[in-house]
Amino acid sequence: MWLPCGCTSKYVASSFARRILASHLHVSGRSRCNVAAFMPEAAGFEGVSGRAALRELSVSNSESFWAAVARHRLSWSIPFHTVQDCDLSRGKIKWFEGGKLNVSVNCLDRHVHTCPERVALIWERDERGSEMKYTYRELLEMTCRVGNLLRRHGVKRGDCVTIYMPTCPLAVASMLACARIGAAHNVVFAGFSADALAERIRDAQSSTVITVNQGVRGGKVIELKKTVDTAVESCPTVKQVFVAMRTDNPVTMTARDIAMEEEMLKEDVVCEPAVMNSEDVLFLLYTSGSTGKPKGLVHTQAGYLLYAALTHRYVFSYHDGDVFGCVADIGWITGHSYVVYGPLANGATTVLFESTPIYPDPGRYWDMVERLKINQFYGAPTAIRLLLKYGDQWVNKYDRSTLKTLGSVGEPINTEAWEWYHRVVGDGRCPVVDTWWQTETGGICIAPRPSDPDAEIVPGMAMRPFFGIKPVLIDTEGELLTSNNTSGALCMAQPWPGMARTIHNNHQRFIETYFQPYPGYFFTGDGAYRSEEGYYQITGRLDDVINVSGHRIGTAEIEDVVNQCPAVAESAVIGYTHSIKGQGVYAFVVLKKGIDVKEADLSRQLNGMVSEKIAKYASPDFIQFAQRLPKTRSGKIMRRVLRKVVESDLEGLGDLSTLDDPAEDDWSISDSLGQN
Ligand code: 6R9
Repeated sequence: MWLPCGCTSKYVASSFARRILASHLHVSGRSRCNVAAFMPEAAGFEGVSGRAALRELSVSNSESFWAAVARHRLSWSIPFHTVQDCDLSRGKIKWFEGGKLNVSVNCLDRHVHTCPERVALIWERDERGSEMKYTYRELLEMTCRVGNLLRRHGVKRGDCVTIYMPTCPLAVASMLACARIGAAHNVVFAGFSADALAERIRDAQSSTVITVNQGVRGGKVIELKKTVDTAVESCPTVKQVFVAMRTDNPVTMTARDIAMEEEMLKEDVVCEPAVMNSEDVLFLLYTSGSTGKPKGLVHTQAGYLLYAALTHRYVFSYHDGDVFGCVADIGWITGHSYVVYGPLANGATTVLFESTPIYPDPGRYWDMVERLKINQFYGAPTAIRLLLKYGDQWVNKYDRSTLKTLGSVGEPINTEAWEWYHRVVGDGRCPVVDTWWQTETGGICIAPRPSDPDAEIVPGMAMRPFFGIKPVLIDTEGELLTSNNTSGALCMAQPWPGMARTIHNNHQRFIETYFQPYPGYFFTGDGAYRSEEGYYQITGRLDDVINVSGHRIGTAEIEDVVNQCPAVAESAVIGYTHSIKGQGVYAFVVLKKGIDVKEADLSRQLNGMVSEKIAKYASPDFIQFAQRLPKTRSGKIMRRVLRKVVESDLEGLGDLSTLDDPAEDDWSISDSLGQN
């Protein structure tokens, strides 16, 4: 694995980078009105008093708001001429057109210019106590070497590079290197199976894959290169695979494989950044929908980066010099926005967490908080619920006095977990921000902060929309619900810069999924309740997507795999409430006539198939064999009935906590943490 050598200072800003830096330095330093102290970006809005008023303005005068923020927070080589050109009824979203910039320059060069020796990454490796630090200068050099390497091997602007790596510095450098040379990246979570990886490589039409020889997680070695070998067999587009070394164990290299570190050494540490248009593609990220194959959501350059940076700064009250600890895997959107892009755009020190919350023991997170002096900790409810069960002593052993804000993401956080997080982890003194957002939204949309520092926070509620976000609730008739104390489908009435632009190769599906259900609005797929006070609480998905340990998975995707078993006639998968994972997977299976197999054997086989074709976390917790499935007259499976059956029978399901034996779990609970 690429190590910081601490000795090369050959970095010289390229001419393009220098121009960008000049434009950045030019715009800073104006401050006149009373919100300016809180948000210097808003200094131009005179007479706006307080954060609530600023929020109002960000919605009522969203163009001026986003223009001011974009000029201030990003470094442009050419300024934009049009703030936005959006039409939600047609799924058309464009921000900052005319503007040119480079995302890697924004995340690296400008910080190298002002504080080259500031630590950019702390890699909290799986092996406890072996963390490694990389300065902004070192990360820029590493990124430039990867950028040059990719260019030398023919990767061009507009190509898409698939990254199948654990959370590590070289993965971050690879993402930024793509951004530097104008290629899009497609990070595939390293817990996905070969089939799932292959599907994503094919859909993205990648000719280049970057991976590691082996991953290490929770003390176990994971054969990632072997998975890539299997995957690319069915991917004719793949011409080359770069293989980095996470462990010392050699792996079989084929003609298309390239030893990454060895080749990087031959490259220069200066790499001319591509001058990108605001709306050029930055990355694809696949996520599950209620039907069909996973969709490759497309995020573009300027709007995404701006939104990730702004939410990172204000939702978590991040300040210069803070150490930001988001334990998400880079394979998910949380890793993209709050491990990589948001923190690095803000010049933060960001933690790359490679391990699991219970390795080598349930004190891992808090030991890390003490050792790395983490100021903001951002994780998933499923991990909190798991750790809560191990008891307070694992938390109290460690000094957590550096913590200022605690964040939660990925799924609803129940009151018990929220209170434990707040009282035990945060010693009752750190605000807990329950952040609601999605792969589609690019960044946090609803969260208790920013707001006045002493404004109330209600446990288990995401509460307040972020700047520029206008949530609405709509009933089943399509009517806008204007009063409070009401529930409905959560939609957004206004576009914002961080939202996804399309589904790769399928704009029609993008429109049908997000913009047709409620014309004129972006439909999130979630339901929400708005309290008497106007605060939002997410009530869960309204479609057939379930959320297992914070991982989205379409029930149809699991059914597809189960139905491939020759013994199976049909199946129906539903989610049920699970005490640790949030939701578990429950599969009803109808066998073909005349099949005579032992149910236990078949269950094992089906579980194996789902793990192999999708990922371990998608594997059913329960498989129930049935004579038939309840259906409507038109032949639709009545999932509502099945859910009722499962819920009323939950008592009879036995002790659910036994499912969570951490020793059994590798890619389900552990990745959850993972997810966020
Ligand atoms: C960031 C992320 C998105 C779905 C989303 C919702 C659920 C996320 C939540 C939450 C309740 C929260 N979700 N955060 N539900 N409270 N704070 O998780 O993206 O993987 O795309 O999942 O997760 O159902 O629609 P993604």
